[in-house]
This record gives sequence, structure tokens and C-alpha cells, in this order.
Amino acid sequence: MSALLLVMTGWDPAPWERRFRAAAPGRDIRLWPDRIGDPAGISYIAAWRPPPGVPAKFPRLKAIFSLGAGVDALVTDAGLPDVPIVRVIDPNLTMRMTEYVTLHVLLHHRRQRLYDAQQRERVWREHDQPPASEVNVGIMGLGVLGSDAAAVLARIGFRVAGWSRRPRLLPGVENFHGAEGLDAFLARTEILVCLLPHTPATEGILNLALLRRLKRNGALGGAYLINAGRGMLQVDADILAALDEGALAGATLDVFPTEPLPPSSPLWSHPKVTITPHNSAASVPEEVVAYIVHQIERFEAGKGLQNVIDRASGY
Ligand code: NDP
Ligand code: OXD
Repeated sequence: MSALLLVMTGWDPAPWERRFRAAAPGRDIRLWPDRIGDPAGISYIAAWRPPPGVPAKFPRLKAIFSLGAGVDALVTDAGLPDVPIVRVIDPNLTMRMTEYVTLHVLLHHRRQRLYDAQQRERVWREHDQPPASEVNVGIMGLGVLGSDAAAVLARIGFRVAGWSRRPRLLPGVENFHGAEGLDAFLARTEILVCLLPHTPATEGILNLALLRRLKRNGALGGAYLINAGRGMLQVDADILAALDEGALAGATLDVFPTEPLPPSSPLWSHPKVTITPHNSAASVPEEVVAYIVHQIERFEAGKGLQNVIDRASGY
């Protein structure tokens, strides 16, 4: 039976390998870099941040499965073989991201960081609380993850808009698209949620010039950033500058250009920054392995793969 090779960096492969063995007991499962065996026997790769050049080493490769929703690390490999690349779309992963976005929108809306600081000082003081219906949330990236988060935020009363490449019509969500829609989108947005992929077009998009265009004089009296897309979308020094000059009143960051975030980063101790370790919507082996095994079964039964990325679109 054609072999599946696990190639991952930055994650522990052991739970993934165990899960693949349990879910596909008859399959020949191999592990990069030490247990590759005969390269010609490998039909499938399941990968997370594979080193560039590795997928090209397997002459009979039929498909590559990303172990995460983002495929940026795969598609930037100039030597990537011309086989279908399947990304993860999983309802549990989507829900985890929606939970994260909702939690952090509410954290800023309900001023929880301020109450945490007051608690440390034993201060009992209430602050003004605008209703959600007066607060403008803007989501950059209205794909699988952004559109689900947008629907939940609209459902709990926020004024929600999204920004995408092409028009995306979602009930209760105002849509802006393309470079021509960006100014108006930013000018109405008080809480900016970023769920874009990392591509040449989006790299560094969360910079000082963009953050200065957010709405500061809305119901919240300041602008907030939540980035759970990719670290390469943001310029850390610009986020710090925006916080220090008042263009931003607070930020939640799950992703960083360098991960793990180095201990020397001033973001760690900034009083207006909330940091999480790239776990807003973790890939869980049980869920993702079941999805990949199902995809391989479909493929081998001649039914075709699902959620194959369009390489021409850059992600
Ligand atoms: P999708 O591909 O489904 O959606 C991407 C969205 O971004 C689409 O709406 C697309 O527009 C929009 N977009 C892409 N490029 C541009 C651009 N240049 N200008 C404007 N809009 C653009 O991706 P997902 O929703 O599944 O995931 C989004 C990202 O979230 C992933 O790529 C990954 O980086 C990140 N992620 C992070 C996780 C974490 O734990 N922090 C976990 C999972 C994912 P259009 O609709 O017009 O195509
Ligand atoms: C992903 C991630 O892309 O975990 O799935 O960041």
C-alpha cells in the first residue's frame, strides 16, 4: 500500500504518528527525516512547515495534506511538486477560532484588562459600557474562519464588516473588498480582527500607516487589534509605536513574525498587549488525522480530494 510520510517542524510528530497508525492501521506510515525508507514508495505527505525542497524528493507523490489551515509554509517552496495540496477545513477548528475571536473582541469591548489591573490594586470602579450595537468590528479575511467569526459577532449584536479580495455577501455583515474598499473599511472599524493568510500581498499589512487609519473616536474611544492570522502580516515595531502614540488602545496577538516570541520582545511586558502562543485554533491530531485519512480513502476510491487549494491564488 502506498506510504504516507509525516514531515513537520516545530511540532512534536509523536502524537500525529500514533494517531495515523490508529486511524489507518494498514497504511505504511513513515517519518521525516529518519524513517523515510524508499522515496519511490511515498504517495502522500502530511506536513506542517516542511523545509523547502523536501516534498520534491518523492518522485511518485500524489498529494500533500497540510496539517494546519494555513498553507503559507508549503506554497512558498519554489520546488513544490505539481500535486494537489489539501488544506484542513474542520468545524471544530473553525469553532475554536470563533471562540478566540469572540473572547478577545469581548475582552476589549468589556475592558477586561482594565478590570484586571483594578483587581490587582483592589479598586472597585465601574467604567462606561457602550452596547455592542454601537461598536464596529472589522474582520480582514472573510474566508472559512473569518465568515464564521463574523456571523457569531453579528449574532451577539456587534456592527460587523469584513474585508476580502472579492465581494463576499454574508447576512448581517457589511462587505468591503480589494484595495479600493480598504480605506472605508478601516475608517469605520474600532476592533480590527485579522484572519488573512500570509501571502506576498498581505505580508506586513498590519503596519503603522494602516493602524493609524482605524476609527479612534467611536463608542469604545479607541481602536484595538486582534491578529490570529499569521505573524508575517504584522510589523511588531509598528504595533508598539501605534500603542504608544494612541493609534491603538490595545492589541491581542496570537501570532508573531518570530515564533516563539523571543523573551526580549517588548510586547511581552506592554500593558496594553495580550499575548497567546499561536494557539487560537490549534490543529488537534484526532480531528485532522481523521480528515486526512478520509480524504485519502476518497481519493483512492476515485471520488476526488476536497478543499484543494488554488495555487494560482497564492495560498
Ligand atoms: P480562507 O482561505 O478560507 O480565507 C482567506 C480570506 O482572506 C478570504 O476571504 C480571502 O478573500 C481573504 N484574502 C486573502 N488575500 C487577500 C488580500 N490580498 N486582500 C484581501 N483579502 C484577502 O482561509 P481561512 O479562513 O481558513 O484561514 C485564514 C488564515 O488563518 C490561514 O491562512 C492561517 O494563516 C490562519 N490560521 C491561524 C491559526 C492560528 O492558530 N493562529 C489557525 C488556523 C488558521 P476572498 O474571500 O476574496 O478569497
Ligand atoms: C494553522 C495554524 O494554520 O495552526 O492551522 O496556524
